[in-house]
Amino acid sequence: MARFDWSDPFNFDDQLTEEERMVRDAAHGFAQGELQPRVINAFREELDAAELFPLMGQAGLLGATIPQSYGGAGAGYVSYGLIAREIERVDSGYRSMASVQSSLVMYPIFAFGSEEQRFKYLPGLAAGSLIGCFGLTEPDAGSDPAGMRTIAKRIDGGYVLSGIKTWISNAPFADVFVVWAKSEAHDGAICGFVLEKGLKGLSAPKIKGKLSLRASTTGMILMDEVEVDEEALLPGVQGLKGPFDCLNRARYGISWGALGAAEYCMHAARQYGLDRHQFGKPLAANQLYQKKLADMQTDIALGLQASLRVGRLMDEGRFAPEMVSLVKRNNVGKSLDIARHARDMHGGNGISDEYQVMRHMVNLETVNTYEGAHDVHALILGRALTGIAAF
Ligand code: TGC
Ligand code: FAD
Repeated sequence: MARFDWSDPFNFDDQLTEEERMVRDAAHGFAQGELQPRVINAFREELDAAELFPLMGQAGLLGATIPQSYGGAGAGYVSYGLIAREIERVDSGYRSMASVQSSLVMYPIFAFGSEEQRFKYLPGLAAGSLIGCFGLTEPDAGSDPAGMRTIAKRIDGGYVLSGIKTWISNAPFADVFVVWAKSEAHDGAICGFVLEKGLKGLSAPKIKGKLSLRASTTGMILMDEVEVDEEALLPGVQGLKGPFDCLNRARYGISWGALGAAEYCMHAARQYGLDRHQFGKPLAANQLYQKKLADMQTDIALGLQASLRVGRLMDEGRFAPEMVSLVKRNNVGKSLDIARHARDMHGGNGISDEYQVMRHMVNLETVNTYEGAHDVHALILGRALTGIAAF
């Protein structure tokens, strides 16, 4: 009979290849060595962390799935998920920075860009010498991006973009802006444009005062008649399937990342319960405490198996977007519950940033909302179940 490992109930590690384990170990080393020492203060002071991009680039954590000929690592989607899990074990905001760069900036340039655009941007983005952001959401178009107002007007030799994007990760210090706009030259279809910092009429003010994801910088993108050349258009896609195709990848990564945060919380609650005594015994000696730990362990173990399955299907080119909705919604919702319980199980200490569980909890509130809110993913699954779109 096999020995049961409480921290790896289904021998998850056995299902990874040697290469995937190496990627995971490297990401773990980087996250614990470079990110963990900074995060408490970064979150407390709401610090910008642009300097982390070159470090992440050097560690090979940006654009893991992009071919090596463009500066990426040429790895598979399971490796990408393992990287997200290790970074988010430290903080969802740091994972956000990396997943926007990899899935929402590098991926569309790779998948929909011209060869010139790929060679111009991808090596710098992989190295972290360039920072990217992804502008889809607008003040009046969040869950319903089809309602966007940003427009691209045709002019001789290029386009003029006008509009406002909001809640955009990395925007205030971004060099490269992948922006989605309704293009008059394409019968109003949504098209992607790559804008560069410094263009006349382009600005990206920071959104201050977030109570969640404070270690990640978020801003707006203001476009006041920004003129770009023909070459700024991503030529390979038209319509919402462009941004959604990027979101499939980012949402999938989030399904792993959130479980990293949940694992941190479960480990912390277990250790706290073993160390702290009340009523003459460890907190962990109480049935209620053990039940909460067992629920956490169960949800994490099942969630990891589900994300691994979707990752393998993605690597084989056999995934459907609904599978991603299922794991994003489930794993983030469960991780948020786990973080809330872990906060409670730490008692008063649980509200101190030194114990870190409450930071994970408030971060996961954002993760539950962005990249398709929890209920929106239920509606995507509901449409697949019934054939009726209930948005
Ligand atoms: P709908 O009619 O369903 O689809 C329009 C077109 O898009 C295609 N499509 C997809 N293609 C690829 N992958 C998917 N997942 C796709 N979903 C839809 C679809 O086939 C259709 O194509 P075509 O050729 O027929 O035109 O669109 P809808 O307007 O009814 O959409 C409804 C809904 C709810 C599914 C969608 O709008 C949605 O997912 N809303 C959520 C918005 C969202 O996720 N925003 C994320 C913003 S980015 C972000 O949050 C980054 S945070 C990053 C970080 O910091 O980590
Ligand atoms: P709404 O769409 O107004 O939704 C509000 C509530 O209503 C939610 O609970 C939702 O589930 C519910 N709801 C909406 N429609 C329905 C319906 N039909 N039926 C039932 N319930 C419904 N966007 C980007 O483009 N790029 C980024 O880099 C980015 N980064 C972000 C970083 C942070 C920190 C945050 C907070 C957000 C970020 N976003 C980004 C935006 C994010 O994707 C949106 O916040 C998200 O899509 C939800 O949109 P909304 O905030 O407008 O909420």
